[in-house]
Amino acid sequence: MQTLTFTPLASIPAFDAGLAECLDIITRHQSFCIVTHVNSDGDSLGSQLGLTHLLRQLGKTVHLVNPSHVPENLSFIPGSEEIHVFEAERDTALLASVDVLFVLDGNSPSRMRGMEEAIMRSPAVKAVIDHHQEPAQFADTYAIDTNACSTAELIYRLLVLFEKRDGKTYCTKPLAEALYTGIMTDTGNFRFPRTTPDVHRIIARLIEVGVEPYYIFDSVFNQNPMNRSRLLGKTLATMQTYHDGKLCLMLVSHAMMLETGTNLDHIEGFVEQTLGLQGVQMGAIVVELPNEIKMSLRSKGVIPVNKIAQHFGGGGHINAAGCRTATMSFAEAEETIVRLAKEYV
Ligand SMILES: [Mn+2]
Repeated sequence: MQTLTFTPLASIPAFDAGLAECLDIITRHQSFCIVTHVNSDGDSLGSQLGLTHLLRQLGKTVHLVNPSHVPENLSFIPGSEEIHVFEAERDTALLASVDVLFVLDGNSPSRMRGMEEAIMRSPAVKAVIDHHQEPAQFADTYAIDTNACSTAELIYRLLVLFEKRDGKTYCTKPLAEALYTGIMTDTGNFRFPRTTPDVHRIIARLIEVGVEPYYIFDSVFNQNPMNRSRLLGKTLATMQTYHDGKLCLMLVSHAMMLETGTNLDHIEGFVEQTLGLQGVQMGAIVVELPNEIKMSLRSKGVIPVNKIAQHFGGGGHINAAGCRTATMSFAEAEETIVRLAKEYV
């Protein structure tokens, strides 16, 4: 398959104007397809389903197609059972048949891995709502606020625009549960820097309409299978610190995954354990897969782990980044991280 390349937008258009355009696009059209990024997380699914519940109340037809499946711990979000995984033969026509294609929590078709062509070939009006940097040039409308804590926060702001216009409430419990999940997960349970007073005011309203915070947290985070916990135990046992205790590294070998019957999905969240160790400023997990090595990096404050990820051709944010290598061995990847980290910690 030929890979499509996308040019970045010269500059990010004003958010308020973009959101007003989204309101206008929704008002003028009837059928919608909402897509979000590969390996969906709480925010991508929360914003996708939050927007779905809004559009349905406005009498619109909504289709939901994603490049990958809904993880089990997010399948409690109302409406998630309607999401289906993209199949080119069936869904290229669907994407081409709707009036509007909403792309959420991802700003380039390349984030919808495998759906790039279907997105680009669709004659639908394309609108992006997102909070990531460097959007690609492919859509008709962009509502991007890189200061927002989550895409779910932006869907909430769109909801408020409709409420103001129509003089009624659209903040139903299923919609609120979806947006709460997005905000909770993308703020790291309300602790990351963009957890502003406004975010808490949004959360207050979501709770007022019936969201139960413990139910959402329990559904997302307290559903680990035993084999994941066994793998976590083995992984914690590999913890090592370097550079006067400021860098913490953990390793997951392929053998550890075989022994515990786990896969890459189960390692989600492990890397956060590194920052819990006293004195640690930067943490990384190195995972040995059959044909490549996958690394996730985390940091506190101004330490730019995305710089280390870029060295391997990966990317991310200043405090959270990831990368892969197919050319280094497990040990080489580990040594390289330790060496590169010395410059930053
Ligand atoms: Mn997000």
